Amino acid sequence: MEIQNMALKLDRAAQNRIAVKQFSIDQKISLDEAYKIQEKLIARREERNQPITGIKMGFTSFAKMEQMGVHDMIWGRLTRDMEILKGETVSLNEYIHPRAEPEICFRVAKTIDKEISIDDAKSHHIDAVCGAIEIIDSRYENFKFSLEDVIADNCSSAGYALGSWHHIDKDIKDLDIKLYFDEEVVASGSSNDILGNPWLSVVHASRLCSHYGFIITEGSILLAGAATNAIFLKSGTKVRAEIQGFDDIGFQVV
Ligand code: OOG
Ligand code: MG
Repeated sequence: MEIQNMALKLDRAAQNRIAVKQFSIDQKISLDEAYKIQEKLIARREERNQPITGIKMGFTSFAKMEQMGVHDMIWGRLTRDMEILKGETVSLNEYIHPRAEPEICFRVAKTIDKEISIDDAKSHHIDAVCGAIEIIDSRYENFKFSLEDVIADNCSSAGYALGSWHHIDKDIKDLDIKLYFDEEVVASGSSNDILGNPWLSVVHASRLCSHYGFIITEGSILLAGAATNAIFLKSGTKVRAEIQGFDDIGFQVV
């Protein structure tokens, strides 16, 4: 199948909420081709007036790599329609088989167009940090994919809810992270599970994006990747993430 057709197929799968068979079963795709499919897939959203609002890193924790059976970091594009505003409900009807995961999010104050260090990030490029919940929803049947498949599918990106922003002086090492469904803890971890230090996620985002010729523009957000497993959403539950030192983030699932 041609790159353009694979992008079209994934776009339709998301719009119709009908999963498709993973591509890599029938066809070998390279990493470069996978990112090309992702680019074309997101261009279709941009044509529908859904601009890119930032990027997300994936598989930056061992828990996530192990859960999904993959071996490397990935990055994807976030678009405006993915944002879940405070007080908004999340309807299962809008997804295929959505899962939630707690995250840490950075705000880009100065465009990132090359690989940067943690010091560069702190002194120039990132000005704020917040807690977040990401909703992922693979467009592949049974949430099964290879690394190339998931990159093509924009890293399962489907939604994100952000807490309030804090200045980057806030220490984000070793924070307890818990995901609740109603009063039950369904996943837990530490911010250090993200690459040993969540700031490293910014460094790797800058490395990968500059390699693939993508500029992370000022005003973008950057999701660092989940520290815990992702959990399937259930109708009627209140989802809430507790990230030590941040205000809680949550939404009602209907
Ligand atoms: C891919 C997305 C991975 C993360 O935080 O590691 C991701 C998936 O698990 O379907 O968002
Ligand atoms: Mg994630």
